[in-house]
Amino acid sequence: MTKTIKTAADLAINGASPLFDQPVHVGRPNIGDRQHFNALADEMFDRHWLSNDGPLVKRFEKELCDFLKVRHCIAMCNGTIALEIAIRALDLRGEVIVPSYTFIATAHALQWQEITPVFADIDPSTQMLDPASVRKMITPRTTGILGVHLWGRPAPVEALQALADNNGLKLMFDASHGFSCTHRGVPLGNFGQCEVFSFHATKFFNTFEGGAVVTNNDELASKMRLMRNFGFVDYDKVIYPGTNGKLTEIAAAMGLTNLADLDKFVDANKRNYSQYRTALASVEGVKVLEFNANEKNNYQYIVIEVSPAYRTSRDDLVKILQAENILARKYFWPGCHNMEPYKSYYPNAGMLLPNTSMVAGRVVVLPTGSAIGESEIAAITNVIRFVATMSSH
Ligand code: T4K
Repeated sequence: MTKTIKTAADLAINGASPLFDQPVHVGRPNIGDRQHFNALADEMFDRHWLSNDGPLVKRFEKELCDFLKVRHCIAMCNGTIALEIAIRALDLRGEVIVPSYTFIATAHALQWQEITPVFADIDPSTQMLDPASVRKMITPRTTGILGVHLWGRPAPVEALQALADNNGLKLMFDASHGFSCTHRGVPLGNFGQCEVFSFHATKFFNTFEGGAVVTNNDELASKMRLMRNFGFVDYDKVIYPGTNGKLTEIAAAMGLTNLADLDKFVDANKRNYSQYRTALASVEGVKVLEFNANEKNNYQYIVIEVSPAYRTSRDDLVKILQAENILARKYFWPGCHNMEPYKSYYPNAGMLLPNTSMVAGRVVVLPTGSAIGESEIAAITNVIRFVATMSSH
């Protein structure tokens, strides 16, 4: 960092040099102890066992079951395949209700299997599926609800479970953001019929690429294990249609390494969250989304909502930040219903999604994680504060 922003002419968007020489990204991976990782990698090379349900994957699954207090964990090559396998194992078909305000993979995992994602609106105060909107979307073709624990905050699990029970629907969750978070003291992973995690590099807890389905249902777990490995039960025996959803041994080594360092990641994220909250508390028109202090949180996403009171638009703020090499993101703008193929299939879906449109138009996700610290956050929040002052003149 080489400059201080005192006037609009100091902003990179107006031709000055950027605040950061190197980009400060949202999504910088949390990386655990390298010696731990290297030792596991050496073990793996010595063993000459690189994939196909190897010993590191088995150890990883066991540690995840203990950590999440679930009966079964089926590790997968990424969160999207894990969603697809869970959806298929639950025998979902016809229509499944999902939020539009989520990463596109939630909707695609259904559409990929010719199941119609039906988009329900969110509650603007929580950004989660609104059960009242979900209820309105139920038709005779609906077979399930796919809730999302967005930003690691729990979806309204009890209300969604009641809706599912009262309408004979299956309920599952996309818990991609929710690793190491609780709802009423229970780890996410224990709700609905199964829950899916993403362990992508950008997630709080990563295995480079990876994911898992966790469930307390024995039958569902065995079905998903078969599906993950082409349906094989023995060397020459296939009893089910399946795909290749396997996690590699090197990815499991990364998982075991990062699992041992989770507390460090949470500490860094929590420190960043407090600093952001304090620094932005007095900025009119900017609200930092809060985590429930009574629950366990991973604090992985610093989400701000930029309302009209900020005067500079959300999009202009993002342009200003990006010009300074602060790679903030407009997740999950413009909502799945505004992306293809959904935009063409359901051109009027937005009429039923006013809260989704409003929230998607206001959110900015800011850089955090163990790769950034106090001075970077001070600089980022100074820009956001400066732009607020500048625009009110
Ligand atoms: N459901 C939900 C709710 C999800 O959020 C996701 C994934 C899924 C399902 C599917 O799970 P996976 O199949 O991915 O396991 C990124 C991630 O690729 C994606 O995993 C994630 N959600 C989504 C929220 O973010 P993009 O398109 O934003 O990726 P990209 O390449 O722009 O990277 C994001 C930022 O991270 C950049 O600023 C660069 C930085 N980065 C990225 C990588 C990979 C690094 O600094 N280092 C890295 O190694 O989707």
